[in-house]
Amino acid sequence: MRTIDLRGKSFSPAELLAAVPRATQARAEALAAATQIVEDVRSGGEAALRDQAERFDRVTGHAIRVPAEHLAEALASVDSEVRAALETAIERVRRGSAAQVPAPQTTDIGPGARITQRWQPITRAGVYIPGGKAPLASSVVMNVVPAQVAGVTSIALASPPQAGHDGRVHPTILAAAALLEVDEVYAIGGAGAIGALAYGVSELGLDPVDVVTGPGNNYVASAKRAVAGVVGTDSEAGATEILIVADEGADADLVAADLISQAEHDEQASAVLVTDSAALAERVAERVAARAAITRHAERVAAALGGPQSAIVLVDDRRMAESFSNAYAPEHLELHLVDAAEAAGRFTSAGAVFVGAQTPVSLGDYMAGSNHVLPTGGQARYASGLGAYTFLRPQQVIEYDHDALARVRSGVVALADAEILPAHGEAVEARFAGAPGAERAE
Ligand code: HSO
Ligand code: ZN
Repeated sequence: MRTIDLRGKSFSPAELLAAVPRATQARAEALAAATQIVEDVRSGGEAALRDQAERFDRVTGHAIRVPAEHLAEALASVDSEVRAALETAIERVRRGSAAQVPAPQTTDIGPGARITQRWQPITRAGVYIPGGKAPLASSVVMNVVPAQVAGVTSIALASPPQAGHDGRVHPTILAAAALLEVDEVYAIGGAGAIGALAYGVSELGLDPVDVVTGPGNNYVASAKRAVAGVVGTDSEAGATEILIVADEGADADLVAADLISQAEHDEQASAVLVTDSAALAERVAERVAARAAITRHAERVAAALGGPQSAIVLVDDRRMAESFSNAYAPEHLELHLVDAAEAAGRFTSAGAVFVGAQTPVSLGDYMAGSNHVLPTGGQARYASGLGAYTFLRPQQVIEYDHDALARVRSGVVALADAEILPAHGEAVEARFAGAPGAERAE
């Protein structure tokens, strides 16, 4: 990992960002390709999906709608420890997500005038689970549980058919779906799956959904962009990122282990340490080198940590670390600081914040009870991770009685006249005796 020394100078947020640029992906090309794939599915239905499965997944003749027996078989044969872990994760994420469903709230604006803020679940959700580099069974939990907690009653799940598994969806993904009682599962991969969920595929009995969520590669993210406006989507989850802010007293080996844990996902993953301690920076660099050499995905990790998107950044002090982190807006932020709990309030831009040395990101990836589908690429400046709210629509329900309307009658008319929209004012006037048009209303 390279070390960047930013000490002794002051930087604007844009300059801080430029110091550690994220890996760029070929956006325009992926968007063009994904849009075409989505269009093919929209016009060609099942035949287009079969053609894409052959081209991208090297699978033919597979059952696209996963039969109930395949789900049952996967659940019966999943490793018992994995099953128990999935059950624990489901229970914890369920509890963590429940806090994301706000209670309806009624505000009295005046006598006889009230507004209720309610949170209405969408009707049907489509969840995409990738199956490429890693079969992310935990992502089934992270997408389906918040939808269920929000009150979504119809959920369709899509995941690529796997050549190594007779064209079936990966068995652990099927087992997780079965545990969550999701029985509408499709063996469809990539951008085509996003198109199928958004537009539906009548030959398969796949009805269009209202919201599509789930992680995926550049093509999946681009396909979500292509269907935005037709359906709702969650924020884009691109290559994983971890930013660790650590002080002199931090455990260098833990910091190194956590950087590598996320670098393991992808050659394009970003792993960044920000510290005001040159001694810690040196110790972490040593520990990273030692661990990276012997880790299972050593090549991928070396590519991620060796890329310009990863670095050890030396800063003057805590305030500069906060500025860097808030400008960077990482997907995951870990605080290895003596006063981590107290400091957390000042780190305002991150997909999720992991406080203290005993709260690694990989805990959050599986078991913390928080969600692991989080905004990457700096989107944490304005977007949030997946949650029950992703499947909820805030709606206002307005209710006035006659007297309450009377109190604002003249105000509506004045504003309507000022906007040269007199029929707006007349609609209110019509409710009052003696006003023009009132005879029609009474
Ligand atoms: N760290 C990934 C999620 C994940 N990790 C799934 C392991 N499995 C993105 O937040
Ligand atoms: Zn992870």
